[in-house]
Amino acid sequence: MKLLQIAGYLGSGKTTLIIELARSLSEAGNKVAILVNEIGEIPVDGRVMQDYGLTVKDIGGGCICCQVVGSMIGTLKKLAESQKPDIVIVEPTGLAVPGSISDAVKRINIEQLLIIVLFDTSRQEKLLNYDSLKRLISTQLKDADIIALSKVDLGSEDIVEHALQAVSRINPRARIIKLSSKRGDGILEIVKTIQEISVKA
Ligand SMILES: Nc1nc2c(ncn2[C@@H]2O[C@H](COP(=O)(O)OP(=O)(O)OP(=O)(O)O)[C@@H](O)[C@H]2O)c(=O)[nH]1
Ligand SMILES: [Mg+2]
Repeated sequence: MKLLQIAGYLGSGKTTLIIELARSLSEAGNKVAILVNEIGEIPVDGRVMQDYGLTVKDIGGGCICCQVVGSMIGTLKKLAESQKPDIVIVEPTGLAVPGSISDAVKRINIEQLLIIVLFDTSRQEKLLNYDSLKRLISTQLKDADIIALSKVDLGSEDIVEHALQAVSRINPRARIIKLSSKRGDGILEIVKTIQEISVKA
């Protein structure tokens, strides 16, 4: 079981992206599980099974979706033993720092494929400038292997370019992908990257 972390601030588009990725990855033959902290406003329907105390929902296409009941780490261990997915996509809360989740995952010997951090281009001024947010946002971005500039359908090219410059100054190492889960931009590029890395891993 390999782990893919999709992080980013509250409302940045994590769950929407995860559902698209899970669909593509399972169509490509992977058994995919999704682990979200809160199912939130995105409807996840299907059969609910109680399995070792997990709420596991079959969301079609071979995907399962678990709501974190206790600790995320405990839930990951149970998933690895019971469902044995090829890939587990984890959505931490929007306030989490991806590096701290990576550290915890390493301690239980689960291999992490990569960390994708979403940055909401439509709210960039607030995210980059509000005193209460900018430290968290830059810490999240610094931990990313891929930064997905999300919701590019909502803004002009200039706005997207401005976000690109800002995030690449914060993390020059990350690959930056322009994403619109609504329109479908960037999804294929992310899926390809995941597949390349999981073959190598
Ligand atoms: N225009 C636009 N809206 C989007 C896009 N992706 C997500 N949204 C919307 O943004 C809102 C938040 O999306 P979610 O996928 O729930 O975001 P999240 O990061 O999982 O949110 P939390 O789990 O609450 O932190 C929803 O209303 C989505 O429909 C996008 O590519 N374009
Ligand atoms: Mg969510």
